[in-house]
Amino acid sequence: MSNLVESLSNSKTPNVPNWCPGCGDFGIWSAFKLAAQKKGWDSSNSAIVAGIGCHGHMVNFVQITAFEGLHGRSLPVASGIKMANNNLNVFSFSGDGDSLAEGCNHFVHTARRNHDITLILHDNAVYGLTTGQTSPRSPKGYVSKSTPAGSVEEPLNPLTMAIASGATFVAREYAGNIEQISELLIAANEHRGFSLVVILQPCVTFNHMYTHYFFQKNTYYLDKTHDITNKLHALEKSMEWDLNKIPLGIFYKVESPSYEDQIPVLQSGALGMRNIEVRNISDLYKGFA
Ligand SMILES: Cc1ncc(C[n+]2csc(CCOP(=O)(O)OP(=O)(O)O)c2C)c(N)n1
Ligand code: SF4
Ligand SMILES: [Mg+2]
Repeated sequence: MSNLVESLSNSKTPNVPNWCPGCGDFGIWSAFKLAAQKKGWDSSNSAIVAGIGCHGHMVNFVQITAFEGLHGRSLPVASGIKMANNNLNVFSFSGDGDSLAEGCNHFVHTARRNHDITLILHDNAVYGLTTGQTSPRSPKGYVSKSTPAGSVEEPLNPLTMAIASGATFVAREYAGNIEQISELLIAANEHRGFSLVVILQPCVTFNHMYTHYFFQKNTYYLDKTHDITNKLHALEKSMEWDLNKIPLGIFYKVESPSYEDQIPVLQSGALGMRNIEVRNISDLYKGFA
């Protein structure tokens, strides 16, 4: 716990977080800073990207080179950064709206390609920033200003989708478990390939169903009998969302070449660190005239 206190008191960011008091984003922020301090992540070796949403404010409160892209587009930007400089640790902070609604196609294809990046998915089951509308993670029947009669849609399951799509590290935590999240983020970053870390993140202002109390009461850790290399078991566990029994921990982890590992030109050093050779390509253009 002393590391945690040191990390929180040693915030180097000039900005004060503007999340609502009690928001689960504070836990994710603290855990990330703790992991960054433990592993020495800074702008010399890491980059962070975020989508648009309350989660996206993270880029203002972490002292690491950051890019806040368009809503739903954090993963393509993160993949591009990793391709340009495959020496970097690349983290994408995203929301359930960001990654599972507008950016759902990117979620599937980034997992399929096994890009070597870590996606930290703030799962609050609402569109927080735009004041609490129903999201692809809201449960069926969920009442909000966008579904006043209750949502008629089934929620998406990001863990099942990621495993089925080709992600090679898939895990879940709850935003109150700061030390555990920081260890999980370190493990996810050290894994070579696409790592999804879903964080159950209470939105204390708009989601009065998935509260801190709810997650503290209804979550449990997968134990050693769960074989994280067995895809079928992982899929089965990922689908266990019995409201009194929500598993946390690593669901799936297998070794498989990342996208970047398979691109020959990236094997001889990061593209972004090379001298750029200026070439005259006007003759090439003439071929299309
Ligand atoms: C292209 C585009 N579509 C829609 C929006 C409006 N918008 C901004 S944030 C947001 C949803 C945020 O929800 P989520 O990604 O879950 O993040 P949270 O605020 O819950 O952290 C939406 C729909 C936008 N800014 N840009
Ligand atoms: S609206 Fe919800 S997600 Fe956004 S800062 Fe407030 S509590 Fe957090
Ligand atoms: Mg959300």
